[in-house]
Amino acid sequence: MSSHARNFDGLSVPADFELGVATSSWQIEGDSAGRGVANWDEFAAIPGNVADGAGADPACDHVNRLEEDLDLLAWLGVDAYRFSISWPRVMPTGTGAHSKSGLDFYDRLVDGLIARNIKPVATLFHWDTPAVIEHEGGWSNRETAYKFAEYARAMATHFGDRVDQWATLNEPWCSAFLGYCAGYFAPGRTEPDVSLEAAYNLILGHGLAINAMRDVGVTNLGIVLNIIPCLADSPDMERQTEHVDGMQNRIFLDLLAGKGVSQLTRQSCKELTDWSFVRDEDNAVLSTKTDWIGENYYSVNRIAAPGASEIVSIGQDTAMFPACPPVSFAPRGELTDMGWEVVPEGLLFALKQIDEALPGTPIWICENGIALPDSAHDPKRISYLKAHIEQAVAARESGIDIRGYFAWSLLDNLEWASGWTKKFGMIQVDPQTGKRTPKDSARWYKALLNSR
Ligand code: GCO
Repeated sequence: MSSHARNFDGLSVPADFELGVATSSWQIEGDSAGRGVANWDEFAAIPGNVADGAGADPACDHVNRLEEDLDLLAWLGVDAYRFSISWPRVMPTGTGAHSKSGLDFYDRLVDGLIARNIKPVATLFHWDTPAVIEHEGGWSNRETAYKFAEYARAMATHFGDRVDQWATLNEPWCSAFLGYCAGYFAPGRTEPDVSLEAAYNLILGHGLAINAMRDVGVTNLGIVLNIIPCLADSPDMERQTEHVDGMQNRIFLDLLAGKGVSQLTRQSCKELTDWSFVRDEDNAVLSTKTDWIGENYYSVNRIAAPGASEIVSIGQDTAMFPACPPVSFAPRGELTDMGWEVVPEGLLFALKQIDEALPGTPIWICENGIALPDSAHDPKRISYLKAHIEQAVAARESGIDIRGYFAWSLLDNLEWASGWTKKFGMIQVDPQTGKRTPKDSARWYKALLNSR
């Protein structure tokens, strides 16, 4: 191991292993008046959709507090910052004219990062679809894939000289199945058949976007998935677990690997769709080779017999998996505020599953973090981050090509349908005043970052 490794608190992190933090546009930016309407604005406006009724404003008021937040990133000493570009902020109706003020905002963000020696990592789509496009069917409409690629081309053209690394989509599973199957996320549709088509169109859009960006000379392009290890809680749950794994993980990995939609998936969803939206000639686009792949890891899915577990865990129920057989989800042991089981070793399983599906592709862990009750004293967050970074380093030592790790998240923020009720930040944010207060975990991460 290099002599320049970071050694801190029992962790030894190789010098060339990047450490950063991540955020997303709708969750932090606020200033909805300064951009086009997003699907999430409309979804959040419907009572009952967001737990505490919170909407896009003010979120963390990041647009108005940009300099302060850039200074916080510099204070932490991160190598890289992963943010997302709000499609409706730069293209208010999703196509055609750009918003000058929208581009200006991200210019200031990107230039401010570079001035502070922080590597900009941009995600093009972290779930905030322009409302105009959502009204035309959003990801259920194949045309959206082509519009997304044009947006990607425009962003690559504008920012390609300064953004180091690009992700097309963040967690297409959430967009497709939370959005169009369970309806827990925008656009709130509950049409399992349509959600399968949305999943396909998302990966098509991703492939078209990669090609469009390469066209204008931009490199270091990837996609961020949330591969979740699916574990049968008892031997009689193997078949059900295979189905959940198929919908959670393999449908995306197979498309990206050029395997199309597997016979197993076609079979297990045959009551919902005849898959006629799958076109052979799409295969090359769907499986366009990426330069890297991202993994957002939080927990595992433990699949148990129906009724075996009463624990309510956000993000774990049968409504989210098209054609799901009756099962229950059985998180065990230490649970986070989301009801997610803390399983650091699960990260290694997830990384192996990715490495097997897409061999040799460099991997970044693009999100990892824990929701805890609101407090600036968060020892559980420190132990969570530490245990997962340890696993990431161990995975790398085992031969998987892991290049870096982003903690989720810089700030407490709008946790989607949970609003302000779930706190993932290393920096506490008062939702009333916007005041930022670093938590103990932020100081711990800073010390790790500075230990080189
Ligand atoms: C994600 C999410 C984040 C969430 C985090 C916690 O990509 O899953 O992008 O936006 O806030 O995962 O649920």
